[in-house]
Amino acid sequence: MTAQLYCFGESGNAYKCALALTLTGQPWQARYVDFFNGETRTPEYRAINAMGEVPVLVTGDQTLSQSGAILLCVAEQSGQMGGATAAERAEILRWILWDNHKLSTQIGTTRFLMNFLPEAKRPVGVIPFFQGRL
Ligand SMILES: N[C@@H](CCC(=O)N[C@@H](CS)C(=O)NCC(=O)O)C(=O)O
Repeated sequence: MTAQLYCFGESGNAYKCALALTLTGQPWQARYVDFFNGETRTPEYRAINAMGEVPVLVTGDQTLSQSGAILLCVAEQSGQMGGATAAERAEILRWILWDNHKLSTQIGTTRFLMNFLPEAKRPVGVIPFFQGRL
């Protein structure tokens, strides 16, 4: 069954999922989300993901958001990259949680502010703060 990944090229969170799908040899296709023109804020998109975020993976009758949950699901479905022991699975989860809380969130926000938000709208002080954290 070919999974559909709701994504757009600039999304690092979608990239992680696309990479895992590709490396594990899962059949998938991209469903482009027009993030920069506000698609994730539409009622139609919120019906797919109430959190209003990309990525979303649709496989059969399962619709799943959150890149970390998608990575675990791809590992489960493919039987690859999920860890062979309870200790390995805990180690994988530990890194996924850390990435979501500390790394991807702060890199993504910094990247967005520096590259995609018009200069005049960039909040003073926020970019250096995030850079310091990173
Ligand atoms: N924790 C989420 C973060 C997803 C996320 O922030 N996605 C961005 C695009 S990379 C987004 O859709 N943001 C919409 C918004 O913040 O309004 C995940 O890992 O999937």
